[in-house]
Amino acid sequence: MKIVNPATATVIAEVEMAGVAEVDRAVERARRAGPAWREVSPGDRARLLRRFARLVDDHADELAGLEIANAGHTIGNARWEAGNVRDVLDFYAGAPERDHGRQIPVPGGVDLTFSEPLGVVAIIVPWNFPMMIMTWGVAPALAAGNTVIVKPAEWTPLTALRLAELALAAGLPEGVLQVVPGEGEVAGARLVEHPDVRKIVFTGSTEVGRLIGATAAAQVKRVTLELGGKSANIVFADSDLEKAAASAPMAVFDNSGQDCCARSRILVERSVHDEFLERLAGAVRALRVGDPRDEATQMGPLISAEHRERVASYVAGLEPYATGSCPDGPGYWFAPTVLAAPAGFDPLAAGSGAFHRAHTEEIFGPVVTVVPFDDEAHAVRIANETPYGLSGSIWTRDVGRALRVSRAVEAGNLSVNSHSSVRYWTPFGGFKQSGLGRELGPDALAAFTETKNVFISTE
Ligand code: TXE
Repeated sequence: MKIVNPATATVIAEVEMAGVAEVDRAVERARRAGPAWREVSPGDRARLLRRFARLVDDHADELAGLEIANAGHTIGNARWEAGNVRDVLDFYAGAPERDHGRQIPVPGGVDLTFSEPLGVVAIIVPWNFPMMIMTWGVAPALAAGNTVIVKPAEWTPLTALRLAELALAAGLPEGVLQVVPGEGEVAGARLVEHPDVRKIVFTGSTEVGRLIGATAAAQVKRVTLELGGKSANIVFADSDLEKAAASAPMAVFDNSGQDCCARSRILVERSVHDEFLERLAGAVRALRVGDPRDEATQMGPLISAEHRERVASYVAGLEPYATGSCPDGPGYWFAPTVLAAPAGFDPLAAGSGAFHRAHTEEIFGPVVTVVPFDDEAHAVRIANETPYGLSGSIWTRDVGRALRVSRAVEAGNLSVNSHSSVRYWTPFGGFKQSGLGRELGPDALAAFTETKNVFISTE
């Protein structure tokens, strides 16, 4: 398959897509590598993962360059992502030596609880954050003693292939980490249905996630699902409005809005709605959109022409309140766009108009809707009026309100007076149709182990 640079629409590589036979061979290799890998002592496993992290650090510029060329990420983001890959490997490298199991007192003997690896784990990765999302699965899965097969998204396999080479160079044994580029419906589907794959970690659309969940359920296969989002950014009148408005654009337009945590619905308390909208429009017009290799660029292109068409369909027929700039010419550019609610729009009523569609569906592009609310209870109801529940922000100076609203919003990752979603020390994942299970933090390790209890009679 031809791999395209989305900023220039030029072919940068050609990558062979694996068929069912190649996937089956990879699963067999992973299965065979399993017993020796789980016997590697905790200290040695930790050292290998740390060496892998050091190699990522040594090749950070190269990895960032690949992500810029293949996924259109800005240089600032790509560097941060390479650093995150290193940090996540380092973080989980500490895990094997700290897994002490448990000894629970019981009558008549000694009782031991172990965490056992699952076996072969498959990680199906999307195109929006290729190397980072891959590593969020790979690092804890390897630390827990599993062998891993990664299937990158069709369009963005380059950093995954390079990371697999670096893992080998770090000394990870053959077959412990493999990358199999392939189409979702062929290679991805085969991994999901293969009886020797014990766990699927999938990040992608809710539609495919539902399909994967159903197939996995038939085999009682373990799954972690990170799916779509339509997160709310709730701005109260008592907040630092200047700060809230200045940071709102990058909370949705970062990575061109191709982020499951994008705060793509801004809810603003009615008394400050107009002022906020004006400030937001100013910040959006000032955004620097263009060549992702330029240090000053804040937003790059969309991933493909097809995706740009999909994003454009959400704005068709609507008069944006404000738009930013974007380059002409080759590349899949789309200007950051602010849509204000038409007079009389009721976010709690069922609707079918163009604005309603933009306000309720995941666009996965640089489009944000702004809607006024009347009070705290109203804001929470609007925020929860969605099948998704991944992330969100709350802007207020009232600590009690910040906590009340944080507890009331049905989402896995909330931030107060901030738009940060991902801190690798803490759990990440969604409520409702945004997913199942958690990645990152200590929780991810449990997702890659089976608990085994052994009782030894002393009588
Ligand atoms: O995702 P897919 P797409 C959302 C976002 C986006 C939309 C479509 O709204 O516009 O999904 O994106 C593999 N069995 N998100 O079409 O198809 C596929 O090869 C097994 C949100 O790219 O879900 C790729 O590796 N695997 C999101 C991965 O699944 C299958 C990130 C994701 O592809 C498969 C991406 C199958 N039947 C898109 N079909 C997020 N949560 O961040 C596809 N795949």
